[in-house]
Amino acid sequence: MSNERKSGSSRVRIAHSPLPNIPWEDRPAGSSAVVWRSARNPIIPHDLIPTSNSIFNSAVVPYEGAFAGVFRCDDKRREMQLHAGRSADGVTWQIEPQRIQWVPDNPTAAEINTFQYGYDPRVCWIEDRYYVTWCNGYHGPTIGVGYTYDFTTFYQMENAYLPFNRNGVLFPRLINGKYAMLSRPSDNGHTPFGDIYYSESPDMTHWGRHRYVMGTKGGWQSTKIGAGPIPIETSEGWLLIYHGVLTSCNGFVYSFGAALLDLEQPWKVIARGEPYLLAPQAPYERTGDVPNVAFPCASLVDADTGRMAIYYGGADTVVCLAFAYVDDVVEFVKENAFS
Ligand code: BMA
Repeated sequence: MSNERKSGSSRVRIAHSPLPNIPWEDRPAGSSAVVWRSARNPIIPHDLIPTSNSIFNSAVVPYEGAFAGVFRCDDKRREMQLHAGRSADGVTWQIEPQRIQWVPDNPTAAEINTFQYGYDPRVCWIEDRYYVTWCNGYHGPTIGVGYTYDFTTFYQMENAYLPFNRNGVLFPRLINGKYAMLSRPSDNGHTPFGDIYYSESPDMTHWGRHRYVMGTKGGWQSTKIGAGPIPIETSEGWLLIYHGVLTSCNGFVYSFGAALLDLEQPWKVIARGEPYLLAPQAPYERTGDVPNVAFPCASLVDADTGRMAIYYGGADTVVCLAFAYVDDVVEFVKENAFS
């Protein structure tokens, strides 16, 4: 593979907007990796704001010609909090020192508005606003849902599911006229299992028609899996980056890989890559508060060039960035798919 996208490879169509200012670094000379790390990693240190113990597993989107996001900042009490942030270039970030104060979207939502904890956010533009999903403490972890127009005021809606659930990831458009979300039912602890399910909703409040998408497989994804960034719509299907966990004699190891899901029936898996795309091998992925974790929560895509920037948490301590071409990831999934 050359430094640039392979010439002559069939060009996957990407149903997203151009993003000419996407953060980008060319594939290092001599590397044939499908996904490669930023030389500037970690792009966000654990102590970017005065109160933070660690900043990781965070979500970013294009916003008004620049970038904005929701960040997991565990504080020095070791409470898990969500903070808003902004960036001119997607690499250097300013994060609000105060956590997001969720405003109830309606009087009923006020009943669940007592914030216990929030972590692992995802942000997804749908129709007219940025929806935020996160792992929300409500008698155990479940999927919180909210939205913002400006990354200043954030509104909270009803939780999507009963506890226990993690990794709620919205699709960026309605599917068959319904909002659509992937999630990972779990337990109240460091869950030793986990498969990805699909649910739909007419109103972003009532979620049903749950469908099994895919479960654990061998090796790096043998203990549990969970959806990562918002799926990318391509002519080959929804490109889903997801994390997979294996249990070693030293505990869980979090890597990430990719799969293609059917565009109109996303619970149908078209292809699923058997090898990982990135496993914790860099020092900032191997060493930190939780060693051996690479946990992706967001990606940016430039539909013109097919460039992709993947944001992931390193060792539950820092935010990292990696790069790929959508074309190459799609080809990787197809060529290395489970039969
Ligand atoms: C999961 C979540 C993630 C974390 C991972 C590894 O259960 O808590 O936020 O990155 O464990 O500790």
